Amino acid sequence: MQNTVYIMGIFSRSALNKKPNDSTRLIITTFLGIVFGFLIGVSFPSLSVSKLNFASGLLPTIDLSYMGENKLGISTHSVSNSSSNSTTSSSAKLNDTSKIWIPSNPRGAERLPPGIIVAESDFNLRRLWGKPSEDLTNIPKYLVTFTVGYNQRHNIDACVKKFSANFTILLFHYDGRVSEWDQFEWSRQAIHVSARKQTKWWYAKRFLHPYIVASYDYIFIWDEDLGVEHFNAEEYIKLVKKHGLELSQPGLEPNKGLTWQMTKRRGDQEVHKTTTEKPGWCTDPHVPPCAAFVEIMAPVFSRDAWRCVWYMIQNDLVHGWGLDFAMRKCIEPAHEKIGVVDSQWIVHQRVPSLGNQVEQEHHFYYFISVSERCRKEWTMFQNRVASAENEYFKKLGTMRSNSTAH
Ligand SMILES: *[C@@H]1O[C@H](CO)[C@@H](O)[C@H](O)[C@H]1NC(C)=O
Ligand SMILES: *[C@@H]1O[C@H](CO)[C@@H](O)[C@H](O)[C@H]1NC(C)=O
Ligand SMILES: *[C@@H]1O[C@H](CO)[C@@H](O)[C@H](O)[C@H]1NC(C)=O
Ligand SMILES: *[C@@H]1O[C@H](CO)[C@@H](O)[C@H](O)[C@H]1NC(C)=O
Ligand SMILES: CC(=O)N[C@H]1CO[C@H](CO)[C@@H](O)[C@@H]1O
Repeated sequence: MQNTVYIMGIFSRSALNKKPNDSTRLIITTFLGIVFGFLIGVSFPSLSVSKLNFASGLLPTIDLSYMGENKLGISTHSVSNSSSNSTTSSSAKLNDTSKIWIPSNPRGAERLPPGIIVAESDFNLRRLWGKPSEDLTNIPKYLVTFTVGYNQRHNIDACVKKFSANFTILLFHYDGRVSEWDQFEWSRQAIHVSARKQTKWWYAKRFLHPYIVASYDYIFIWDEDLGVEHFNAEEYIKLVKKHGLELSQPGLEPNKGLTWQMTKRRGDQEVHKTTTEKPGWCTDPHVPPCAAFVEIMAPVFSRDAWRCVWYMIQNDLVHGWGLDFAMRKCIEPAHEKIGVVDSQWIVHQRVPSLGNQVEQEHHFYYFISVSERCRKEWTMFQNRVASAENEYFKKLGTMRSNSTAH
């Protein structure tokens, strides 16, 4: 009997492939439905006649689809099509217990039984043979991404060597040169994403969805021009865990003009979370630029922090200016869980590499207009945050007054 059904599955599929007209298909599927109903009758003679009659319309939809999906590979479509209008009406009368609708499932997946839903993923590479359960010999716990051009390959090679096998390496290529990286042994294990002339935050928004990176405890989203001579990623993670940092960065070696005191490396401690700035810059010692922020060149997010910050990244504001001052909204209390790791530190080499690489034709003009756009985006971002907050509190205000009126 199983053979028969399997052949039916193939037959109806190949019939569909040939695109017969509807009446032919209806005849075929109806015929097959009858044959199958007969076979079921033969195989379950103990079923009472009344039950069979009552369920005759239902059997094809319930039992067959169950067997089809689970054992026999028969297409559910051809089966439900074979059932006539009377079938649908009779199952409607039964209040559709055969259909699944679970509102607590992820949006859009309400029709699936919860047991089959896989909401999260990772970047682990799998092989194409063998047992799936034996695919992975090493499951990395952390993720590091670099946004790179080929010209910076030697620096990136040096960076990658500072990250152990506990890290998945993900490169975002903005210059379209991907296969050339295979000169490095590690490149073949790395994940490569290529899209021309985009910025770090553009890639992060599109390829680091919180559900996709859910298996990583920490996520490094780094620039390509960082000097890592005095940095070790495993040691860094240890310190981040020890001090409970949800958002962090390595201290910056104060060689050239640093923008902020907060991210400047201190020689005398492991980690710092607050700083003093120029007089008048910090009205509140717990908010930026005196605390609760790191810069956007080398941030390290905990899973939870990234889950929130991802939502804050705007699709059109690609330079990410202003993000560093706003990320504290994702972390509570921000001045305790955001910090700079001093004993594992980096040097910002300040190579405007995306500009160099990509727009040599009108470089000067390009550089000016990029800076201009950065500042403009900063303003836009601040305005959006402010107006979204205003809107929320305004709504909250009216709701409060309504409820007090009751
Ligand atoms: C099935 O129902 C639809 C609408 O309810 C109707 O248009 C169609 O003619 C019916 N088909 C049969 C075979 O009864
Ligand atoms: C049918 O479903 C509706 C809504 O899901 C429910 O309110 C109703 O009680 C159900 N009826 C029966 C007979 O189960
Ligand atoms: C990877 O992480 C585990 C657990 O934290 C640690 O024991 C191991 O030393 C790490 N591997 C490397 C290469 O550092
Ligand atoms: C509160 O009152 C305003 C104005 O009367 C009304 O538009 C709004 O829907 C009310 N909100 C709630 C939650 O009742
Ligand atoms: C011939 C026919 O009725 N085909 C239908 C089979 O069922 C699928 C999904 O329910 C429809 O999309 C087809 O039009």
